Amino acid sequence: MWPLKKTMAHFPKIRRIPFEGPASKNPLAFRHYQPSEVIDGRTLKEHLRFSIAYWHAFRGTGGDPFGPGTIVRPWEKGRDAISVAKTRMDAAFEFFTKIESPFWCFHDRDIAPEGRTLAESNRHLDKLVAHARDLQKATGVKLLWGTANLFSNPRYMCGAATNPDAHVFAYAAAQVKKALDVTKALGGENYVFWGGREGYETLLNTNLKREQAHLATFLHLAVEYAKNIGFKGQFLIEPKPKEPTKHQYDFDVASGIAFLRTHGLDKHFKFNIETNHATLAGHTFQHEIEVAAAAGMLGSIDANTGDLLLGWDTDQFNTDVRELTLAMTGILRAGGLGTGGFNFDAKLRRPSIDPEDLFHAHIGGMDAYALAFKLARRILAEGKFEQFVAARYASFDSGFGRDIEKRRIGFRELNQLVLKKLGEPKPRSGKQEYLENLLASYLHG
Ligand code: XLS
Ligand code: NI
Ligand code: NI
Repeated sequence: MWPLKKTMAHFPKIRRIPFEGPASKNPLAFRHYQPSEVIDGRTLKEHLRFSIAYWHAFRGTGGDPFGPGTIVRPWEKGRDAISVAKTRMDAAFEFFTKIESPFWCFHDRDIAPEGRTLAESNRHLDKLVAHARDLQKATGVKLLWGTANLFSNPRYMCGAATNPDAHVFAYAAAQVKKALDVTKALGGENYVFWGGREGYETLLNTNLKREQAHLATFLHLAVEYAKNIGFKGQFLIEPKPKEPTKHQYDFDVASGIAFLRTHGLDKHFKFNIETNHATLAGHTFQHEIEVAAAAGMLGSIDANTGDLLLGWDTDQFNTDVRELTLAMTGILRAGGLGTGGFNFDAKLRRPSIDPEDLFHAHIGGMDAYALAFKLARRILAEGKFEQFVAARYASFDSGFGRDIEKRRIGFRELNQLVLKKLGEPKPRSGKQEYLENLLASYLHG
């Protein structure tokens, strides 16, 4: 239970969101997410490991390129930026508790104002980290991951680790050093590198090879420093194909894997997969999960969705149970997310200005994920898709098929086999429509 009476003030009309079951008509209740429900010896809260993204939920103002923010929170008042940041953080932890989120995530600059110098920024950060430590202790809410904002300040306009100016590289390194210290101090279970402005607009001014090598060096230095300070959290790369730059270097999971392997970093990193980034790359969410899982590099999820009609990162809350069920089957089949979780990297639409809208948004997202989790478990328990897929590849389980997989047979032998024995292969249906109907039968009962 939320123990700090003074901080109950920020959402006075909303109590802890209750679970009321699928038939509930209460918009401020969960219909599928029952945090205390025990499944296989673990609560749903422990299985799902939801997390709230500080930058959207508590720093998002609804501003867009055509106009300023629309969202004015009652707790955002006062002259002293540090005390405003502390009050904001009180409101955030009240929200995390009332929405039953076990985790939160932040960028360094989300929680504390940037100072005039790096030293001043670090002092600000230390004050807010001390406050966060108290609030984490009081509420039991934990840090899923920390990260550094290496893209908002104008000094990073041409990138951070990939900036053509070594001075900017050094500044970014100093900032990430501090962010790692802070993430460790707060018990963060992971540390995320999203590409920010690590990419380019035009090759007329860019040495692509050198920039990629610098990025690799930066990541190596981070790994080294984490080892030095004994930070045990998992490093995660969050791929995104474009925005803010035209060509981001970590385009998608597949190119991320190639980059990490090329530079000898693959042992140290997994992926934080964001739904909207997957679709911007021309992939499905499920595809990105499957590519990471196949490499044993599935780390965490940034839970959101885009808009099919818009070509940028709209970061909406995802209530598409079909998409999430497909994603969940992939995640569960891969053995889950380990130290990762489902972080709602999603924001309210510009006209959704009430504090209550924060609750509606996260309730919808959490319920959709909880329902998808249950459906995926049923699908996997019944194993019909697994059986179908296994049967589809059965010719590789024995005989010459097995010899192919084991690389015990060559073109000469296969040629002989086809000419003398096998002849023409017999076509077999892929049965996609049958399988789609089977999926629909789980989704629609
Ligand atoms: C932006 C990213 C960002 C990361 C954290 O598109 O999703 O929010 O998750 O830096
Ligand atoms: Ni993200
Ligand atoms: Ni994003």
